[in-house]
Amino acid sequence: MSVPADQLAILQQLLEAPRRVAIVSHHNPDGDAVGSSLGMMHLLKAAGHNARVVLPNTPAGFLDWLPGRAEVLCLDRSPDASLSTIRTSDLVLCLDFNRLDRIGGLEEVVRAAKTKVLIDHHQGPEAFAVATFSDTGSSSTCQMVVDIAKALGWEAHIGRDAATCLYTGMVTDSGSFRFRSTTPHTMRTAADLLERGVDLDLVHGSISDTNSADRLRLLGFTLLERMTVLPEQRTVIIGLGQDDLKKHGFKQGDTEGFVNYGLSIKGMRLAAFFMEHPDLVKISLRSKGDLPVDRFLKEHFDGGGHINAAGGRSQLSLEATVQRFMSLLPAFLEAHPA
Ligand SMILES: [Mn+2]
Repeated sequence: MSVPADQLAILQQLLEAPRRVAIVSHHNPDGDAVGSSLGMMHLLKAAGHNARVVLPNTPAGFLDWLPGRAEVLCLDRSPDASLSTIRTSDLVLCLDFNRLDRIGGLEEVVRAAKTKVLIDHHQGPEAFAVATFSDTGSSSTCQMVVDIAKALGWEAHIGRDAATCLYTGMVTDSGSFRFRSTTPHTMRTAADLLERGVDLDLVHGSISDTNSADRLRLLGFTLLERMTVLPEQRTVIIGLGQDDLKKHGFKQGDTEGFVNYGLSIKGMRLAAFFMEHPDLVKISLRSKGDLPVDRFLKEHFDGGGHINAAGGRSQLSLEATVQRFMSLLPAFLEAHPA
């Protein structure tokens, strides 16, 4: 991406002298959220600043090995330290989310912070920051952080730890460099990070080989008993209820990636995953080609995201939510022929 010069000038001025920087990211932080936050922390420290990552809740365990992870403050574990770190910071860097209602219990304190900078690749960024870096064409926020670091003249600050965190977020957010957001620039950026000493075995082993036996059994059950294939509509639907989850010792994160199995069936262009929570049903959609699942979910299920990957929610029962989805499906598919 070309980093906008006017926004860069603002950020440069903010970081002119050593600052106390709080770095925040979204609720249920994923690889890109944690990777970009920790990558930025390493960069800021190398540039002489005091930087701390504060997250709305504890990230999934498959990210625990990231360099600097032990220093992260999580609101659910350390509420006082989390809030006071943000309150006493000179600058709050907001990474990998587009609206302040995405950061859970941190919303109020971040909203009240005077100086905020946003770096994100989701559509429709809320105007809350003194400088906004928004690149919806970027495969990840990590990729943007590398671009911005280089524009700031911080090339030499991108050491092995920063590179490892940023590379990890690039891998997870791009589906290991296969989503359509992956560009030659993505690959060049990743190659540059690799040259800084990233241990590929460690990264890929840590993020891929992390199944528990319970999770694998839940996956087997899901594919066998809860997956419906609609060949004519080239759509796959998976629905999991609370009972299913309880029976398989469900832990947070266990269903991560389940939706992608639907799209891996030859010929499918849409995969839908419905998961019953105690108070709502969450919906994940994945698509291929020009089928804009973000717009569909925005219109019908209070959601959003990217063209090929988006999430939404419903207050109806699991069955009623799936039925409503099925009734909306034909018009959606007809409006976007393959
Ligand atoms: Mn991201």
